[in-house]
Amino acid sequence: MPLLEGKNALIFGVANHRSIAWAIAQALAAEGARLALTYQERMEKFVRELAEKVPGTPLIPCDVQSDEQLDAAFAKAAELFDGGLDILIHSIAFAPKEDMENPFWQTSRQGFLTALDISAYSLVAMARRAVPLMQARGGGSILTATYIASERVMPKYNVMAVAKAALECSVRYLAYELGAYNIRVNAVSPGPVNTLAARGVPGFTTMRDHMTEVAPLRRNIEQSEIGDASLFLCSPLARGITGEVLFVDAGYHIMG
Ligand code: 0WD
Repeated sequence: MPLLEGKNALIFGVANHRSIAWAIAQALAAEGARLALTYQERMEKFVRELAEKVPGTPLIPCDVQSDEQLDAAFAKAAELFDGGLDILIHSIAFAPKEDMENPFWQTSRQGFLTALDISAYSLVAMARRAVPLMQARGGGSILTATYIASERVMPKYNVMAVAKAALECSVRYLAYELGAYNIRVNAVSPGPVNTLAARGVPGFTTMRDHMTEVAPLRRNIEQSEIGDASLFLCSPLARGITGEVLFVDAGYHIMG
């Protein structure tokens, strides 16, 4: 029997075919999960084309900065999934361009708040809406995507690194509290992959070149490898794992 037969998964963060969320969606669907994809309005065309590749996948618009849109998105998911959600994927991040380009010490108040709101608070905002739907199923799995810059200085990652630190800490607090409801909360921490969001990180190509020299596997990773690790964390195979950050980075994180 497929690993996720009969499971319902709500996925935030598909922007185009390169998105990490899309790789995760495909991995979950291949193991039998029923999907619903949310999208940011400006990405509708691309996401609609992708959704057609997994027949029967509904689309739900949602900007995570809006509580009203989050309420509506989870209400729609509840309706589509008969009140029960098993898997929630959070694969979203944003920081204003100028705050990524300027030195970190020049980060604006608004840039800081926007980055933390979209990239970290949104996980909490989703969790509080997902809990009742997961309780209806006797538990569930929440997964987000982080980056090693949360714990080590990766030049130019700036305010996004601070947001990732907040995100990972949120994973631990959510894991602690939601464990009482049999809801697991984890993160994957991928190495650099070429996506829309990555293009906003100055020096991104240099980071990928660096991986081929330094990472134990002497190569970069592919989106499908993140999809497979995410599938594991969301599946019953990882039923004893919560509060974890799993690196999917060709081993880069062990290097000094
Ligand atoms: O190398 C990489 N690409 C890595 C990405 C390495 C390690 C971690 N990650 C993380 C990112 O930080 C992010 O949390 O993975 C997650 C997914 O990023 P991605 O797949 O690399 O990027 P992308 O395909 O652009 O998807 C992120 C999407 C947005 O795309 P853009 O780039 O257009 O802003 O997040 C969505 C949006 O579609 N998003 C929002 N969705 C709803 N409401 C919002 C918002 N306010 N803001 C951004």
